[in-house]
Amino acid sequence: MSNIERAAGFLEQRFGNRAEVAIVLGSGWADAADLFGTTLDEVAYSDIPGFRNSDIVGHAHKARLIQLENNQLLIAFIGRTHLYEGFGVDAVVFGVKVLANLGIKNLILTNACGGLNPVWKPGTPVLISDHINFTGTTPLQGANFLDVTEVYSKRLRNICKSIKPDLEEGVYVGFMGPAYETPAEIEMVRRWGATLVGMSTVLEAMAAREAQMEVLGISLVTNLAAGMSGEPLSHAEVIEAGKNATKMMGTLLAEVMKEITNES
Ligand code: 8IG
Repeated sequence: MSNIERAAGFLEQRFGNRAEVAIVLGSGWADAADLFGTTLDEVAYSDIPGFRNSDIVGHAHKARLIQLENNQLLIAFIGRTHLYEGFGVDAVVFGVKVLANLGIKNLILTNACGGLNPVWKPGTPVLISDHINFTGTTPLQGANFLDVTEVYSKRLRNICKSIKPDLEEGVYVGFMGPAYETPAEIEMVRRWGATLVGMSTVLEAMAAREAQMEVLGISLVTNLAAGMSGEPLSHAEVIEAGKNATKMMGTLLAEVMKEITNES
């Protein structure tokens, strides 16, 4: 049995296999999860066989079973592994593969990121319409010529826009990090057509598509990309924007997940 099967078996015993939707919440997003519905069960990643133990003190890395207001079930993964942590691409996509193994059909990937569109003030949610994988790696192995013409489901994006019509879309470029970009790098990706810049999501989205899940990507723009504001990038600014947007994002995502599970 693989580590993925072991982890999925463990979670199936704890959570059952009735959830049709799952969400991955980046660091700083734990509070939004409290607004999704009723927590039925919760388990630390460190108690799930095969999951990489979180070594970041104060980061609540845990899987939660939540009952939405329409009684449908959601699995929320609170906290993710980033490529820059150095555990490799398998660790980055492990959780997504476990969710696929559990039979999850719809996956929501959230992140905080930098924005290249000056009208997106910190705290603006943006749908990911497409991505540029600039991490230099891939979760796919061998001659697996995966079709990636629609990584981020048009159907799920339309559900979001039916709930919040002023939502805009952006193209997310995934860097390996952990440094933010130089202004020259931002100018480069601007010319490539990117409007969102971050250090996560793209590899997870590819692994999810390989497993035939439908993917929704939502970024919270927490800072203008490097060189755009005239100020250095500050982690404090990122945290502050995230805190202020918790209620808006939690409410929006709760509505979106209810709609997704009503349709499927
Ligand atoms: I929050 O400006 C956040 N994450 N690469 N660049 C990259 N990642 C980010 C940024 C950013 N802001």
